[in-house]
Amino acid sequence: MTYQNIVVLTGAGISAESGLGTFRDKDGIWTKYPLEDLATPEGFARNPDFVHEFYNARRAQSAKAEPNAGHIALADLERAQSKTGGSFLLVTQNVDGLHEKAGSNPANIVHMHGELGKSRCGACGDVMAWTGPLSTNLTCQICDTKGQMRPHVVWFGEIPLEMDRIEQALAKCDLFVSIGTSGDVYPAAGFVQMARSLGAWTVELNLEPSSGSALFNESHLGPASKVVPDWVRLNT
Ligand code: BV8
Repeated sequence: MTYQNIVVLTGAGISAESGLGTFRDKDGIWTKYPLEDLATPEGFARNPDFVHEFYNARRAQSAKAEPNAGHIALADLERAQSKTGGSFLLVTQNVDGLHEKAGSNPANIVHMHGELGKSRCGACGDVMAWTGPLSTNLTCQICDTKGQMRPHVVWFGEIPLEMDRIEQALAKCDLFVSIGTSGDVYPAAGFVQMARSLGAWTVELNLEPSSGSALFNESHLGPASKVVPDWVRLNT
């Protein structure tokens, strides 16, 4: 079976076997750290050093992490799709750079919740590549404002990135695949409904059923490093 326009959504589950934590599993990040203090603009305003420490540790950890067979299979799927002349868009909620490390084309990746590997100035909005720690002692290299540098990450209450591009791709896709996400965070959790209502075949590849499982035409449960390559082999 070939598809003309494919949209893939990934979440923390695809990076779990690369050693990066998920959020809502039994020992997930939000079970250990207070979401309100770490993933909201209000939390950052209250205690920026605490938030910088949290994201600096995750930036260092994800820089050392390696992609697994799940990430690599998606890069294979993208290459197979480009041979048929079809379109491919990889929308990730993940802020790690593992899809790029696996060989996915950055031009076809949307980091809708931002990227640990970039900084943003809270004063002028400038975004730049950033591999080291961030802190309140830094001055923006563009507008010279001190103390306003933040992770280029979308927090709760903030608008995810490139939503127009995502919605345009969902409107024309004939295949939507959701991988490693609990389906608890919007607007990402609503993408399956949008794709399905516009006629796409919808597939879920996840360790366990997500909150939106009933909305998928097809579901394969298991670890991403197994179910993703298996599914890609069967469908390319
Ligand atoms: C917005 C920062 C407005 C980056 C994150 C009620 C209804 C609708 C919306 C809302 C509502 N109440 C509040 C909202 C808005 C809110 C929201 O959805 N809240 C939830 C909690 C109800 N959303 C927002 O605020 C968003 N902004 O709505 O703006 C707007 C929107 C559109 C247009 C205009 C205006 C902003 C949300 C972004 C928040 N940022 N993090 C970071 O620190 O990483 S959230 C965080 O959750 C991460 O980004 C993460 O990617 C995301 C989703 O989590 P998952 O990736 O799914 O991870 P999770 O642990 O939950 O699940 C892991 C899954 O993997 C599990 O299913 C597990 O079974 C599976 N798994 C585990 N191991 C494996 C595996 N699968 C395969 N293999 C394995 N080995």
